[in-house]
Amino acid sequence: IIPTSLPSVSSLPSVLPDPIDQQFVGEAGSKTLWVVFVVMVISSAVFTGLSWRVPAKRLYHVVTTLITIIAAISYFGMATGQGISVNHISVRHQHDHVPDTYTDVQRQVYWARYVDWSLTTPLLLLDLALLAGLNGAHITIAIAADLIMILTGLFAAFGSDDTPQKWGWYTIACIAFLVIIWQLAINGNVQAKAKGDNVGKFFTAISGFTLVVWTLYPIVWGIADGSRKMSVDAEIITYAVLDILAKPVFGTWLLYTHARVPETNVDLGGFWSEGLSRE
Ligand code: RET
Repeated sequence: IIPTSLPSVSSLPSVLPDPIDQQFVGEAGSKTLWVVFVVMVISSAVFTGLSWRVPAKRLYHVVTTLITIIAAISYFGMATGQGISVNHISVRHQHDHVPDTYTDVQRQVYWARYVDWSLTTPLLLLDLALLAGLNGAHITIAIAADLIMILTGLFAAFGSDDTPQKWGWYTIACIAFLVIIWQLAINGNVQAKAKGDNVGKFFTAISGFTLVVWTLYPIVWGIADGSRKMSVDAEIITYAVLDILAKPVFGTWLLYTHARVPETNVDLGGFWSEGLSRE
């Protein structure tokens, strides 16, 4: 008997792979991206406003505002659907008596984050380094390690699952992260204490907060991007909370404490504030 019409895809027998399992953004994720965009824009405006009151002492303001501006730009891209790519992963299912089957898993990768992080994490480190009074060598090492961490993290996000590639890149990124922790926790604290008790205590608190928040990123990455055990929406929401802690909350804490504690001042001489009144 010759069939009069071709069977529809859904009625084909089970020799075909399982249905494609797509891991894409939904309603909640998409709303979250917009909310964070707005939070970053408002933070940038507030930080700019604060800097107008202290023209000669706005180094932290400029660095910190740049951080939230870059985040706003990156979130605008992601919210409107840019800076996103799709990973295709072939997942193998082993069976006892029949040939193995494969599922094509697709998952969105928000690579715009890595562009954001590669610019903003060095600036966050610069804020902390200026506060501690870290020397040029230590700042260079911390920022270089940071760039290696973010770039190898990006390679990990696009690495292949079946080879040592993905988790190899991840390991390299984690080693770079240890170098950053070393610079902040050891050298940073020693230098900050040399600037007096006020700066020493504040640096310990804000760098401790930073290290805790930053450490959550590789953990979330491992669960969401590495093992794909978290939906894309849950991933977006978790990173959103972390990004708000790491940028606007960190920035507000830094700028308000800077206004209260004069020892936090950074003196770069005429290079930074030539011709401006020292108010
Ligand atoms: C990755 C994956 C590879 C291993 C490590 C990572 C660390 C990322 C960090 C990101 C911090 C981002 C911040 C953003 C600001 O809003 C790249 C996730 C170690 C520490 C602070």
